[in-house]
Amino acid sequence: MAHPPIAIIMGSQSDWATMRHAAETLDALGIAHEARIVSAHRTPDRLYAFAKGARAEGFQVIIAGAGGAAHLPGMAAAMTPLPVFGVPVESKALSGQDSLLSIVQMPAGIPVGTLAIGRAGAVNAALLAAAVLALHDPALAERLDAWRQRQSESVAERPSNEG
Ligand code: RP5
Repeated sequence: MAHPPIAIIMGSQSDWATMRHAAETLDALGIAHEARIVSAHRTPDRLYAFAKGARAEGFQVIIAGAGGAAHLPGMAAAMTPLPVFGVPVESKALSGQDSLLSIVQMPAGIPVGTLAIGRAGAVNAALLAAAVLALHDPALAERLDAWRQRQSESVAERPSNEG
């Protein structure tokens, strides 16, 4: 079987509540993925081994979520040529503003595609990763189109008191 094209990495078990939304979105699109806890500061050797070996291992896109002083996405991007999409996890102290600024403000030369804070960012990171893979995968492109179509159809024309 082919290696999963997408890696979802996160700094802590506590990030999974957010990052599982990326995993669920990929599941809905029929895209194989692998989720791992890789902390930039608690497990730096694990981060090095993962990021250095990610392309050779068979990954094509990395989704990286972290909170607080969130250096995981940037450090991973520094050590791999693969596209890295960063998800700022909502932190307790600063509601994820710290995570967002830590991830988005990469100096020129090493890009991290940064998404919104929290669940929206996790879902959109998965959709963006899917769009990248769909460039060379017509069947996936069709599934992505269908996903969007279903989303459009789920929006009522008028508001309801029930909702
Ligand atoms: C970061 O610190 C993680 O990405 C997480 O968002 C945050 C808090 O981690 P825990 O203290 O919950 O493990 O490394």
